[in-house]
Amino acid sequence: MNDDQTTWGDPRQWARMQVEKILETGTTEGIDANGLPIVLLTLRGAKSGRVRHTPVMRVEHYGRYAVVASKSGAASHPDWYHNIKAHPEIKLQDGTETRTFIAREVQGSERAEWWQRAVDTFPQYASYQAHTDRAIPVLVLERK
Ligand code: F42
Repeated sequence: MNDDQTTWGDPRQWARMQVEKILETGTTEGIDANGLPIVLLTLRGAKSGRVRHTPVMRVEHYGRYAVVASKSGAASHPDWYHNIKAHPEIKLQDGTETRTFIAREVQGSERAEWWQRAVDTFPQYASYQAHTDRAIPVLVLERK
């Protein structure tokens, strides 16, 4: 089997390689998903307390960000969602800038507004939502 196919066909491995590249080069620039920019979250494990790095799409609006716990439309929330809920003070790296944010899950009209921004940024979120019964969580990050 072709090594590249093995590596890039596994989304977990792909995410891990992107994290390594960002930590190595010190920037998220030049790293993308489907040609669209990403940001790097630094989280604390809900159970382990360990430092966890998670890349997500860059959904930004006037200095605030949304993170969308889509996990490609999987049936369950990603582990990182539980980490953020347990420890909402997180770091977000955008380009070379790393800042501290407080994450808050949004509901109702606020969620609808941010969901629209997220889908405008990354249209695949809409098909991920169509493929799962769970409501995909949207969390807004505001500067501490
Ligand atoms: N995922 C998204 O959900 N949304 C996005 O916008 C997104 C964009 C994106 C862009 C680039 C890229 O490379 C990946 C992207 N991903 C996106 C995928 C994302 O980075 C995650 O890989 C994916 O969402 C799955 O997240 P996960 O946290 O479920 O990852 C699992 C597979 C994983 O690696 N888990 C770790 C592990 O060791 O198995 C950590 C487990 C963990 O955090 N454990 C907690 C702890 O305490 O340490 C406990 C968690 C609990 O349940 O309490």
